[in-house]
Amino acid sequence: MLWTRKTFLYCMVVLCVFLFVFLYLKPSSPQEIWLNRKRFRNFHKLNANELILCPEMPPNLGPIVINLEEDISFLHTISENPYVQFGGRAIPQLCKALQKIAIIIPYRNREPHLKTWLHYMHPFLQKQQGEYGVYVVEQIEMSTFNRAKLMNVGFTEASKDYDYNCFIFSDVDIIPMDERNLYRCSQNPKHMANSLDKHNFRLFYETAFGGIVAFTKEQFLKVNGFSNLFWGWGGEDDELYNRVVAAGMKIERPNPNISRAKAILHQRDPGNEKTGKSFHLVKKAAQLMHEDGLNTLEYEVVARTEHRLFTKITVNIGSSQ
Ligand code: UD2
Ligand code: MN
Repeated sequence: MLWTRKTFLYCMVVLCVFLFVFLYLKPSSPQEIWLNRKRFRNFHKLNANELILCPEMPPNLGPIVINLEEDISFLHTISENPYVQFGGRAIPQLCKALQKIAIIIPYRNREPHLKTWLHYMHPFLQKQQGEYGVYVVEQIEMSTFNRAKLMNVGFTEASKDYDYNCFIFSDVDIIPMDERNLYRCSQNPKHMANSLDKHNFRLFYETAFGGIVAFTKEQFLKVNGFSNLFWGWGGEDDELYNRVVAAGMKIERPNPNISRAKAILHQRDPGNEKTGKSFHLVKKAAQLMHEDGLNTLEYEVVARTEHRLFTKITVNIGSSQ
């Protein structure tokens, strides 16, 4: 009897050791480590401020392969990004992010491009240990497209949501090819689309400032945002460049070997025709900067949707008349 009890106890101890080693100490995947970190933080009621700062250059970043032929569904991207929360928001779990980044995308009727952008960008931004939210600012049908005004709406609406301190204004059709191209703000406004495949990875022209630009909140306020007056294709990016210069700031660009990016080729969209009115506005930027921009912005939010991969703000921005 005694012997059997001893054996039983012995077996139990061995079983417990076995379970401890194989269940508790088993190696974890990076995702499990993230999840455990979150549980640990919740359990100990630690807030994010008590974590150490993320490194300037996060580990294991490098070139990525982009296949623009693939048709990727929203569901597929959702399933691959379990740590992205409703509204397209994510935070690094292992450290405190260096910046709070809002990504603003002007949008109308480009769903295939948006799917591609989200598929590549969510893993990219999480690997860069960004704390970020993705805002898709959709102009309602009817009027001529106004990319710049949508950017201003994105900045204003995102700022109401959270204390973002860095704003990255990005076209929906540009996908970076290297994770070392950090989606972050710098000392000066940063032009990030300086090495596109469609321009043979060269700066298109000396003062180019289209595609993707990054501004801290202060930098964007200093130039009073974009002008709201650019209806139709073109000019708004050059006017913003002139505002930055007129406000006494320099323009930064990343190393073109690292900021290589793919631009999805497409036809000009209906409702975004070039008007030819923008040229004289571009030249007046230094004056326009004070008279028109964030300080004169008027719009009406028609709908706001917290999609799993982004926050969509559908907006009526009026028309050129
Ligand atoms: C160039 C610039 C772009 C902008 C534009 C003139 C680069 C790399 N790109 O791009 O930043 O200055 O010229 O306005 O320098 N969009 C929609 N639906 C539409 C129309 C536009 O979603 O119907 C959005 C979308 O995010 C698109 C962006 O606006 O990527 C720019 O429009 P585009 O792609 O037609 O302009 P593109 O490629 O000539
Ligand atoms: Mn484009």
